[in-house]
Amino acid sequence: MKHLFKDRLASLNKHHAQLLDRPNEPLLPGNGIFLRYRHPILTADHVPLFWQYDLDENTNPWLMERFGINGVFNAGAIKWNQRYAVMARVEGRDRKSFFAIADSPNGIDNFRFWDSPVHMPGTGSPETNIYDIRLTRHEDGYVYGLFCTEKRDPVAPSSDQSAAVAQCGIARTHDLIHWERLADLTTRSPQQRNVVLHPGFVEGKYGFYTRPQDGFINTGTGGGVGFGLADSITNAVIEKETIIDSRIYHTINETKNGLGPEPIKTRLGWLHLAHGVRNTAAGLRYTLYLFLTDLHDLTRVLYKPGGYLIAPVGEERVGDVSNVVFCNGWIADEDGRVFIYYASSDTRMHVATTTVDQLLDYVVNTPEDEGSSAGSVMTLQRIIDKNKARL
Ligand code: M1P
Repeated sequence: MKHLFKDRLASLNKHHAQLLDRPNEPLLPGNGIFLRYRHPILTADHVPLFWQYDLDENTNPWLMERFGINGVFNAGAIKWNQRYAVMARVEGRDRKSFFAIADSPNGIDNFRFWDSPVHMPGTGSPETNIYDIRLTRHEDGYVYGLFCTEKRDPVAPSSDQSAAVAQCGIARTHDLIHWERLADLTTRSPQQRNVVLHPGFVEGKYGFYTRPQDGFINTGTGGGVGFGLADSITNAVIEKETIIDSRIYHTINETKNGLGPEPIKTRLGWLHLAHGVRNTAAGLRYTLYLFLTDLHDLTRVLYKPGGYLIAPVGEERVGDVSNVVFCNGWIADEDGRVFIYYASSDTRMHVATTTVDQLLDYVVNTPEDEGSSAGSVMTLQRIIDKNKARL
């Protein structure tokens, strides 16, 4: 007992420093589209020790955790002061999520959390949980964060303590520290999640990618990635949502889908990363897919490869909600590199790297889903025949 506190503190500090300093390395040769990395970039163990522990020996002689962290996942992302910043969903053991920013000099390792989590103001109307922020550097000069704000369904009977209502919260900032909370988004849908702000004005209005849904988990008659316009951002109201990417039977997004981060503007169109959800005997499976929309008509999909871009593999498949990859943050660098920050199984954060040119090649040249086994075989045979003609 004599040296317990000091010994534990020395050991905790050593392990924490080793984790934070650990170099990351790409897993070669990759698939030509993107590179995965050996280690997650952020886990529950990355949060500062001075968040988790009372470091006063008098009040915490056993050096016990006082604020346990359950997971660090689903992060928005932005290049900030020449560093790669992610705004993660940090979930405590009490199941409440909050936002916290970590940044890195190179985007792939050495991520450090800023000293304090984000103090997101409320709207005056009660909310229980906030999560999954999407960051958009908007043409109007602000950085916006759109996130899910959730509360218990006010009309649910007391016997049902899991029914919830999800809506889109909106906040803006100039420094990522001080946030101005605006009114929640209003749409005709009973619930919304996965809402993303388009970075530029559209016909002089604010453009929103939405995901209308009837229920908290099931989209019901809703679903699909929608798009709508609002006159104002301080009191954003969308009267009409146009579904631009629907759910389709026997595909990776037959159950539901939702947009990921703000789209990247390219010479060929707007690149979108989204998640698609299908049902299985083992529960829902979340994968990530890409599509490209027209530069001028944002509701027109130009290319959509068949299948997924990223699916969970190895340890990514296991976690609090297993068999999930989810992405709400990526950074397109000035030199064309793209850092895809994705979470696995609602537990930890990873990075995958690629370039705008690779993603455009992928989105334009990967065969579309032909909608049937016979169609897939025809597609495959065309590739085989072309290759055999060259042998
Ligand atoms: O658990 C998987 C994901 O489920 C929800 O996403 P969606 O609304 O598309 O089903 C969200 O709760 C998300 O945070 C979570 O990762």
